[in-house]
Amino acid sequence: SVGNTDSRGALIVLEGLDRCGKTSQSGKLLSHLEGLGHSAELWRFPDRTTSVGQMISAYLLNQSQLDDHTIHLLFSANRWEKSQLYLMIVQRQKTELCIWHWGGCEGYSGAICALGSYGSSLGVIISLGFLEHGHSIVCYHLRSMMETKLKAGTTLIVDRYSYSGVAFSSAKGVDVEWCKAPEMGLLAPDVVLFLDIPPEKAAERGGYGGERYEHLEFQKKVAQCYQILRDSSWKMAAEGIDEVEKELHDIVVDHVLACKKGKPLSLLWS
Ligand code: Z5A
Repeated sequence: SVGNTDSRGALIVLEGLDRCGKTSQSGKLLSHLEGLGHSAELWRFPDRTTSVGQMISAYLLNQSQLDDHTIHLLFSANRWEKSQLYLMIVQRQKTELCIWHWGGCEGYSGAICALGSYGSSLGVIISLGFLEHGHSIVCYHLRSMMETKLKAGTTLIVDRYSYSGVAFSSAKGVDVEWCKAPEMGLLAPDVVLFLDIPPEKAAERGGYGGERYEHLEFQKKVAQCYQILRDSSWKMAAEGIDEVEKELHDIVVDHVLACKKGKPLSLLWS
C-alpha cells in the first residue's frame, strides 16, 4: 500500500470497447458525486493535451506510423506523466530550463511534500523559496498529480487506464506480460467499472469514426483480451443508459465512502 490510511478520494476507472458509453457514464457519475457534495474530477486517457498525448493522437488519427511496442510505451508514458509532479523552473541568467522531479529536488523536496495538498498556493511558496536561494524565476508549471489529488480528498473518475493499454496492444499480438510491465507502480484503481457490451452492439451506437482501432474485427479481439485481464473485483454493467447509470451510482458511492474512511492506496500489478 502507498502512504497512510487518511481519508482520501477514490480512484474510479471506466473501461470497455469503443462506443461502450464510458464518456457518457463518466459525466453522469461526476454530476452524481458532486450533487452529493463530494469533490470529484474527470480524467481520461489518452490525455491528448500533453506532448506525448499529441504523438498518440497523431497515431490514432493515422497521421503517423509507429511500431506496436513504441505506441504502447507512449500510452504508458502518458499515464506516468500525469501521475508525477513536475516543477518547471526557468533560470533567467543561465537561460537554462530545469525540470525538477517531485521529491528529486534536493533541499526543496521536504517543503514540496509537506505542502502537497495546497494547490496553486504551493507554486507561489516554492517560487519564493527559489528566489531566496538566488534563482530568478520566469515561470513555473505545476502538473497535477494523481496521488496528490486523491490525498487531497478528490475522487478521480478516469475514462480508460492501464487495462486499455494492455487490452489494445495485446489484441495486436504484443505479449500480455510485456504490456503490463511499464504499468507496474502506477496507482491501482479502487474499482474498475467495465461496460460490457458485444462489439457488434457497440459498432451500432453512433457509428465508428475514422480512428485507427474503430473496426469491428479489431474490437472483437480487444473484447477477448479484456476477458483475460478482468478479475472478480471488476463491476460489470451492460444494459440501457439509465439502468447502467443507476447501477454505477451505488457501486461508486460505496467506494467513495470506503476511501473517505481511510482505505489505503495500492499499486497496480505489484
Ligand atoms: N487506447 C490504447 O490503445 N491504449 C491505451 O493505453 C489507451 C487507449 C488509454 C482512443 O480512446 C483509443 O485509444 C481507443 C483505445 C486506445 N480506441 N478505440 N477503440 P478514446 O478515449 O479517444 O476513444 P473511446 O474510449 O473509444 O471513446 P468513445 O468513442 O468516445 O466511446 P465511449 O466514451 O465509450 O462512448 P460514449 O461517447 O459515451 O457513447 C458512444 C455513443 O453511444 C453515444 O452516441 C451515446 O449516446 C451512446 N450510448 C452510450 N451509452 C449507451 C447505452 N447504454 N445504450 C445506448 N446507447 C448508449
